[in-house]
Amino acid sequence: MLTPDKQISITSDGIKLLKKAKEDNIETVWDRHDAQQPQCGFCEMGLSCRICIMGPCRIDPFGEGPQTGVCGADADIIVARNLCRMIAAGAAAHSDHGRDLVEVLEAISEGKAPGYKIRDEAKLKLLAGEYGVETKDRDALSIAGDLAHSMMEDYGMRRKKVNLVSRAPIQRQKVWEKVGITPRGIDRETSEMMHRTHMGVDNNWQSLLLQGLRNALSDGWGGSMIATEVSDILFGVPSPKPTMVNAGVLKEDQVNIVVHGHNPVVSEMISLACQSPELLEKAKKLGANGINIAGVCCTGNELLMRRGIQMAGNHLMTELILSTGAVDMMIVDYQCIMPSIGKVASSYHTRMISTSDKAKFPGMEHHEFHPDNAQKKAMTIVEMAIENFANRKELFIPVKPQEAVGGFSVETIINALGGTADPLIDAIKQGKIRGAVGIVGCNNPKITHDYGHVTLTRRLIENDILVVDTGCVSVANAKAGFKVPSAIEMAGPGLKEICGALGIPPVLHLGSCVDNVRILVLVSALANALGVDISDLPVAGSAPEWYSEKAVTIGVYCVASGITTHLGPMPPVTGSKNIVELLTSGLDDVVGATFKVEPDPEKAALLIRHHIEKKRAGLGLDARGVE
Ligand code: BF8
Ligand code: SF4
Repeated sequence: MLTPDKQISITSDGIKLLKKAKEDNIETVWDRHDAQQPQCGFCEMGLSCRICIMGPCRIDPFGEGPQTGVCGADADIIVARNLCRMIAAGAAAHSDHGRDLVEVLEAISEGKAPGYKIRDEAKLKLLAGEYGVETKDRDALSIAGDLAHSMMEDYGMRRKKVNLVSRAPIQRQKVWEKVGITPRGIDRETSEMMHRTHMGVDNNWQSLLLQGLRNALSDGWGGSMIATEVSDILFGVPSPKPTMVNAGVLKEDQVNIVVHGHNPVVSEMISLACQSPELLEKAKKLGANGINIAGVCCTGNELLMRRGIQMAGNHLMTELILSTGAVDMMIVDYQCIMPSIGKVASSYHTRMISTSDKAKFPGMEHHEFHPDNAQKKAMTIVEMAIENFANRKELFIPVKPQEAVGGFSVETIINALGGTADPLIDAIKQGKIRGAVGIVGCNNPKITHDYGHVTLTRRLIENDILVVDTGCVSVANAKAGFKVPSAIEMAGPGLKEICGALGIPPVLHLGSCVDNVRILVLVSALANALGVDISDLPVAGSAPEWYSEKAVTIGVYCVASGITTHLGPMPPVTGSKNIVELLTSGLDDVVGATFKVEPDPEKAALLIRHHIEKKRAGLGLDARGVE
């Protein structure tokens, strides 16, 4: 749903770079999206199935053609299976990312990861306590080894429930037990989801979807939570830091290295290499005034959160940023990396480097990073980037960078509040802050780039709703200027007063997509302080421009955790009335939250505000009319 004038992006760097890319004959995601029109209507409704080769099959939505696949599966079963496989894929992606971090933690404890270390011992000990690992009179490395092994058990089948589920309010845990969706093992739930959706296994759409909820919870309270917590242990708990965002963060006179992907394991080493005196000296010799590291997508967000490193853009900027001609090297790990970018880079001097044994791409040089070689490899790769500086041709850096503040972990939010969540709760009780919304997720070429994020955010803060954001939204909102303290001028009077007193912006950057678990931890703290369940809170989630399977899983674990969640694009479920009804209203009786689908962010803001006021009334707080 592009805006009425079919604008491709609301951002000035996006618009200018798209023009430049066109002049350079670069094919972009928007061209390929156009070339795919019309997209398959059966697939859009979730009504096509290619799970086995008696098919592929499709159900006629008009009731005139076949109403079952060759095996006899009807629309409900086919739609449920397709959705559940999206959940499984998203959970697998996040949780495998978490697994890689646990392996680094183990390698550190064994002395096999030179350059990596335990940066936050307090967090290590906190997690060790939660996992029942002895900490008294033990050194950090041996605690780390035991914690890594205990976390590995969370991935398997030796536990009755994933360990960090116990962080949820007790009322919520009881809901999961009653419904039978407490996640048992992280890999177990994904594997069982794939099993159940094989031809001839679970053919009840309700029980398929319940397993979908359990699978998503195994990500939110399992794999993603482990990813975030271990990243904090290894690289530090984020704290607020000033930074800059948009394509203007690339520097004409410095070597520009852009990191892309999701896992900070490689990019943290690259960031350290960029500070090496030896490499800085080499850059100087070759005519560069320094080495500038910038991020795109969630790897960038991970570095921004902990090091204040600048963000060049979000998902739909990843091709365009190369058209600046100023990127000397792009280094990728995995997830959300369009396979097109190697080809885009071939029109410029940019060297493209892939680093993960599980993610190779056309048009990229593969330099595989592992915990034992990462430190050395990072030095080699950064040196290659420096040497490429001389090969630059014409540069086009279209805008000046925008200031922003990032790095709000739950720990720092609570610190900013003076050590407890009470001031935030008081502000909510007094109605100065009506509630809070987590806006998360991607860009999607079906929607004007960043229009959904920025419009929704603006409307919510204007109406005294605190916004926290992650992933690609966080870059959109930073570019829009919502993340400087003076942005309180765009907020309603109550939110302005509270944020002004605390010296924080009205929109807080909570990190990458796995960092959505910080939202789970934050709402759990609020619910516990009020003695209620998460589903009673005046909070909501939203993914206005989502595209990925990971976003589906995030949406599902938010709803299963009691957070009503808005989606911009409709998921591929409209082929089953039963499933649409369950997701948009029936789940209220099961987990106390539902999905709300609304492509127009102006209308979505009203829906969300209405939901928040209803929850306020439920808590006995004053509630406003919404129009
Ligand atoms: O994990 S928000 S486009 S970059 S999937 Fe991807 Fe979506 Fe961006 Fe981060 Ni999340
Ligand atoms: Fe067709 Fe059934 Fe095979 Fe799906 S599982 S492709 S509906 S026969």
